[in-house]
Amino acid sequence: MIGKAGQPVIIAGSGTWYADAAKELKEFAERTGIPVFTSTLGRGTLPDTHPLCFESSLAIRPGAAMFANMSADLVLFLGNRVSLYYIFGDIFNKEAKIIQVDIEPEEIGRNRSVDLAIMSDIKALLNSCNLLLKESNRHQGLPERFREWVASLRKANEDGKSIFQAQWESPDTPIHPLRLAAEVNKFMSKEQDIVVADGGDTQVWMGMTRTVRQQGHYLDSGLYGCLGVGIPYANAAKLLYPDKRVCLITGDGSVGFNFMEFETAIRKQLPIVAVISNDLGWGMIRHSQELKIGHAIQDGTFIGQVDYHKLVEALGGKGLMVERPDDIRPALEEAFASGKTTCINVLTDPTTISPGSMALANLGAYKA
Ligand SMILES: Cc1ncc(C[n+]2csc(CCOP(=O)(O)OP(=O)(O)O)c2C)c(N)n1
Repeated sequence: MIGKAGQPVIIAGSGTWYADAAKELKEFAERTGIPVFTSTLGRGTLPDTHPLCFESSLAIRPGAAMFANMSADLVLFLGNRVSLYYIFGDIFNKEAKIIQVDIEPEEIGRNRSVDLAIMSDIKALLNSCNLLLKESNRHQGLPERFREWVASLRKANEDGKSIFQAQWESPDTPIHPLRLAAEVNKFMSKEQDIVVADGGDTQVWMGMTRTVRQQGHYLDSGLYGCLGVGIPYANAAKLLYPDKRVCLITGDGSVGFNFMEFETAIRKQLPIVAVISNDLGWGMIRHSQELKIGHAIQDGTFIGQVDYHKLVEALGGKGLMVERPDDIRPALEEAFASGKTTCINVLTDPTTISPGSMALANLGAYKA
């Protein structure tokens, strides 16, 4: 099937991470020349910086994902659920051939029929494939064959990113949340840095922006979007890797779920840095209501300006408040230099709506 394909993509999901198949994935991609997208816990199994990796498979990620999903003629799923993230399979071309590899048989064919079902551990399968490719000459000519396709993805990637450039660099006040995400991404640019994302729109903005350089180093609330995981995840990451920098970015609504885990961090002397994108409320819900019923229900979606940073100070940590985009980086520097559990309370623009909220609000219309 790969030999017959013209525009194949690999989508490496959580199964690739759980099978510890990063090395095998890299070899397989390089031998075949097939471009790779990653999703959920699969993010980083091939680093975003690898020339064959086109980052997240989520279509709302600025870059090549939307174009690739819609124009691939062969999709090779390595341990993914064909979920909402792919409009339950509808995002792919109807004619596209699908190969789905999963260790869980009930995942295979969920929401979309497949052309080849392989029930396997991802590492075991990729090992077999790599051996086959090594022993036979089957891979010869494959990278060459897909070169033009990869070049078109590179072009789509550049075009897709250029649309959002102005927002990543926005000088506006209140701060554009995409500028905040870009500042966090730029600051956390060491190979070993760990970023955790929590919140509705906040998580979407960060997911659209984060460069994942290593597997297991970008955590969010996953497919079902269970909010409130941010501080516990950050604490756990810091406990496991005391020498690595850990930065959480979270919505102001979500941070309230497990706020007292700041006390755990302080008690355990975990110098995590929590950046709150404070848009004065439950942004994603507010925006969904605006898009669907024309207005937001204040009582359910408005929180107002809370001094979260002062609460963390009261618990014995460090607190900083940021209102201007140019002050984000100095605040991050000060926070990490302090060696203390720190909360940076950043006032962000309550009116910006993430493509995630847009997509959710329009999902029904798309399906119809
Ligand atoms: C545990 C849990 N409760 C409720 C929701 C529904 N939900 C999705 S987005 C959202 C709003 C999140 O607001 P906030 O954390 O402030 O982030 P923002 O959207 O403003 O960036 C809510 C309540 C959820 N996903 N998980």
